[in-house]
Amino acid sequence: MTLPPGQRALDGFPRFGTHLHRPPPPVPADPVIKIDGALSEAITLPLTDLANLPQRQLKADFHCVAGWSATGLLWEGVAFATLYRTKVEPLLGADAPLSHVVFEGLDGYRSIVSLEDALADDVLIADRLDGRPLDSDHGAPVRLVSPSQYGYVSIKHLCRIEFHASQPPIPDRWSPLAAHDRARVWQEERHRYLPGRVVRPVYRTLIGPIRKLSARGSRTSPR
Ligand SMILES: Nc1nc2c(c(=O)[nH]1)N[C@H]1C(S)=C(S)[C@@H](COP(=O)(O)O)O[C@H]1N2
Ligand SMILES: [Mo]
Repeated sequence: MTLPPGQRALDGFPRFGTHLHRPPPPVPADPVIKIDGALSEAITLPLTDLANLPQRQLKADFHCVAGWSATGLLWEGVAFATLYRTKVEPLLGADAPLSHVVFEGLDGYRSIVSLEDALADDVLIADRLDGRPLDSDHGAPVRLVSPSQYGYVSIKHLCRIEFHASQPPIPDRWSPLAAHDRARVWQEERHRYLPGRVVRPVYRTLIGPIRKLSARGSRTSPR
């Protein structure tokens, strides 16, 4: 099994993220994804509508920028490109073409992705993992999955997709952990300014503490 540079395989798939010890946000009774931004009109897409779009399966490894990888995950859901072609393209105005997508979760966590990267063949809005409905730890009711990019792109508890005609302002520009905006795992694009292999050891020290805190907020039994 080959992993991207600087990654190490883990047993299983831990809950991990900036939510840390906070429990996952409750799943709304009638969950929706708000689709808005530089479109002729904003829409609110009930997740029940997603289920009516062509479904696909994706077997992939998942790579966190801190250096762990979960291997052989089976995701099911709708390709982002399918959602884009069927629901967003009809709303394109005469303005400048779209260039970026902002994904947002119910916990307020956001990621900015170029439209080109979001339309890649392996980008999914997933509602199932390993044959079961997605649980709260991994992003219920639905999450983005972009396995060719580091995990911070793959927004859990996805509730909003915002389209932009130019690069939106980068929130963490001056943070020491400034995230790379393409985040491609095989290119080791971990950090915005520093080479990936240089930041590896620093990021690795974060895995233990973040895993512990995230497990504390877990809805399911600790693993
Ligand atoms: N909504 C939300 N999505 C998120 C995060 C988060 O804190 N909140 N953390 C990101 C990070 S850094 C990683 S590595 C993955 C972890 O996914 P997992 O908890 O399913 O392992 O989720 C990503 N998506
Ligand atoms: Mo991560």
